[in-house]
Amino acid sequence: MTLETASPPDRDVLDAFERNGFAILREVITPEWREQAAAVAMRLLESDRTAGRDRSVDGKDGFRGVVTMDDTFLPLVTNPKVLPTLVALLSANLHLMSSNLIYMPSIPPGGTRTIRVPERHGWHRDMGAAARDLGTTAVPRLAIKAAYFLSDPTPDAGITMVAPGSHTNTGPVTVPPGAIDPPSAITPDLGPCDALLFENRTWHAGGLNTSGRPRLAVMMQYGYRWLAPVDDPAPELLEREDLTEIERQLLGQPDRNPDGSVAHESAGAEPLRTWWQHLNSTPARSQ
Ligand SMILES: O=C(O)CCC(=O)C(=O)O
Repeated sequence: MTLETASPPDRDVLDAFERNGFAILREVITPEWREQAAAVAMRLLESDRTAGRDRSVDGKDGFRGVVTMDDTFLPLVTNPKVLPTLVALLSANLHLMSSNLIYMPSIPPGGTRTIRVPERHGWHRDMGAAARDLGTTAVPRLAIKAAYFLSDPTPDAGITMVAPGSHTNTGPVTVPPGAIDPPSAITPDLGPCDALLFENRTWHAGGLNTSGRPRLAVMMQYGYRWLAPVDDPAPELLEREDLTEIERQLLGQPDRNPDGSVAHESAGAEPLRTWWQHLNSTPARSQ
């Protein structure tokens, strides 16, 4: 499927997202692409590359900005089975804020760990700086992550957990003393080719990986074009001639006319806006 033949978003998925702060999109990547992406991800992780590297405790590893590191990841930027839902939930005035590869090693049950323990349970909302600057109750939906899992999402694989409905609760999620998850926490029932969508206000945490295999995920975060990207800028990507206008928009093309002069605010969202108008009779939010 290409962007030209994409289908309008599924109303039930949109309703589920509004209600729960997360939703699952089924069969949005192919097994072949997933296998190839997993191999590329492992090559990157086994390299000594430091640019964009994001290592943390307990053997967690990864990279920010993977779409600039290997073309294998580029098709995710405009995934036609995901983009319609993102535009419906946010608007056409979107860009990619981050493409984050996350490697989470398996920890044997009872093995020593320093995260996902009661003192450091890991549950959080994204974009915490927005809440610090504006106050929690003032923060709206600003961005959505589409999480793809390149390793098998078995129940013990440490898939991202979410607290349903927590996007509209203004208080913090409460984890009972001695526990590592809030009582409402769930592990989404994902298939290998599915994507988990969740927004910045949805409380979530990486699950516990006790599967005996590393967990590999790619989190593609999309937000409004007036929000700063999280990943390093990649101007060389925008210089390529093989990208579509929609890819350029999502990869950070600013509001400019073809001759480089400054265009009106949000002019740079025209590619997605025009595509959306052909796809769907419901206007995107920012017209
Ligand atoms: O690794 C995960 O499953 C969770 C990642 C996460 O918390 C995040 O991207 O904010």
